[in-house]
Amino acid sequence: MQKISIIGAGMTGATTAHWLAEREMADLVLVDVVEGMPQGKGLDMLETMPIIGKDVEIVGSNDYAATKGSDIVIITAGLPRKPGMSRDDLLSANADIVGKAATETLKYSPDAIYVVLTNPLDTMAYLTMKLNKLPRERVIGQAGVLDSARMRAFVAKEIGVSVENIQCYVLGGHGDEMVPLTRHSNVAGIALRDYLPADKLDAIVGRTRKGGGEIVNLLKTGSAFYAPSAAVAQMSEAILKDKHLILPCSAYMQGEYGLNDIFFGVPVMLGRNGMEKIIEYKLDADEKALFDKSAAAVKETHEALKKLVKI
Ligand code: TXD
Repeated sequence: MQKISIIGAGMTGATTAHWLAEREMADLVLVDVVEGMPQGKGLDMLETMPIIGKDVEIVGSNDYAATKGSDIVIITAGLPRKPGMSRDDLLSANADIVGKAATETLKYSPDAIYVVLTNPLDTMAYLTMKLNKLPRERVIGQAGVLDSARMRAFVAKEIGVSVENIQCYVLGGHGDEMVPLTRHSNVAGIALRDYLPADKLDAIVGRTRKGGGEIVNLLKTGSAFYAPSAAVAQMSEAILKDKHLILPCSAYMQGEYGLNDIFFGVPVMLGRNGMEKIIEYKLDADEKALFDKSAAAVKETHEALKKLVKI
């Protein structure tokens, strides 16, 4: 059995373990700083396996040694947003937590592929790669699958078509400047911008951009976790099964889309080596302008990180 370690056994981390166990994807380790909590959640989940008929080992621990030999390390440790906060407000607190999670896990799993979720997402993925001097193939940020799923859900609801018929591509940084592409997004092959009237489409694009905040405002004490954790489970499956599945993910740019030295949401091919390829769309001038604006916002957070941490 392959092995996945999840650092941060909070809402997103524990729910990720739930989805992964349900798919019998890998043996699972939950690590958290809170004493007893990952052990308790791990044991509860282990005791669930006979009911759902899955042979998965699940352990919780406060010790990184438990992660030894992981194929994938998922980082969800850190603070979530509260109402009124932007993802960038979490930078300094979460940089410490993610930095430690990344360096400690690498000691025990020198070949692991990292999937990062902690916010501000693109910058935490950047930190994980730079701090550990990892090749870019081995660090992927989760944002695009979630943002695209939100848009797909809103479109499906608006037009009354199965979610399966709706493909959406929300690219760019995982912040307010994210880029929902309305020309590439489609309903059974028909471009969204040709399918929906402009006002309806604008409303969906706006709601998608603020989709995370909408849930933060409703929950009041935390942020979304069902869709984010399902997204990371899909990415992990694509990696472990070597599917060569193309999904929108945050990846390190080396010239693609004219961008350099930045983690940014783009279509990525995922397989056993991690980020195997970046797919480059031909963008028109409007789309390029949105990309550049989003990239400038991410770059700013990367620069703020470099003032906090030597990387
Ligand atoms: O799409 C995305 N990228 C995201 C990102 C979607 C959902 C959540 N996203 C971000 O993940 C969110 O903004 C936060 O930065 C993290 C975790 O969110 P979650 O909602 O799971 O927060 P919780 O429930 O508070 O869980 C965080 C856990 C909690 O149990 C802490 O005790 C633990 O992180 N924690 C640590 N674990 C290990 N090591 C350290 N140092 C540590 N510090 C806190």
